[in-house]
Amino acid sequence: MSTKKKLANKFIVIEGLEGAGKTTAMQYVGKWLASQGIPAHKITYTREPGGTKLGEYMRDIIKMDIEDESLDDKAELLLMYASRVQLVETVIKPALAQGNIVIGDRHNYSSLAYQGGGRGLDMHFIHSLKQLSLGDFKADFTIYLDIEPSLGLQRARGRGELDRIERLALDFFERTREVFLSLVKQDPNAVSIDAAQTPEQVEKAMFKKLECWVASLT
Ligand code: T5A
Repeated sequence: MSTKKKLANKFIVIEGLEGAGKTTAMQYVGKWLASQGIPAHKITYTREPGGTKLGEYMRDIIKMDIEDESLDDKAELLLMYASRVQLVETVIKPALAQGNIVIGDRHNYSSLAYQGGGRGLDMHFIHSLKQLSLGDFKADFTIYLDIEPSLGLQRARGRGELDRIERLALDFFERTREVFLSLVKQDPNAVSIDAAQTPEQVEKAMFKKLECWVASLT
């Protein structure tokens, strides 16, 4: 089967902590797909939370600081899923149905890592919520960009003011990272890349991982 055919209808997700370089890496995947002959109009880029008009409102709420009221951890989780379901049902599934390749900036692993690991919410509850809201829908390939939280936050700080989640203590991100690493370890369709490398090295490593993955597809 041709590479183009193998890649049709595939959902590729980039995961990682703040400042890991996910937004930058999305462009690398796009560049690699172009090198495989995939035209730009067959690639759909998404981000979570957000990616739809309604989802972007939810993203604003998630990132917002409200005086004298903090967002409950479970409410935060439900907002992540509300945004995700809206995105999957109205953008991702229709794009995949048209044979597009979807590249996602974050997906389900972020909820398990941040809300499960970082916030300490019950993992079974999160798995059940995922199953109830999205069934078996999942990424075909996940690229996790691994970075020391302190370095990631330093990069994020260089980009501007930190938001509500980014201002959390370092141990929150240590717990989040641990869950990301264990999820990747258990998933044969996920790989980890050292995101502390230079952008050129990250790009090269991503191209290699994408080539290995596509070679494994039948
Ligand atoms: N969240 C999200 C949850 O808690 N649960 C969930 O289920 C979901 C979906 C989303 C927030 O919501 C949380 C996680 C987040 O806190 P976001 O904006 O999507 O927020 O995510 P952030 O991680 O905050 O996005 P960032 O923009 O901070 O990180 P990126 O996209 O990983 O990094 P990027 O590419 O913007 O790069 C950051 C800076 O580093 C530089 C870039 O030029 C940029 O200045 N950089 C590098 N510098 C040196 N070497 C490299 N290799 C570099 N790569 C990038």
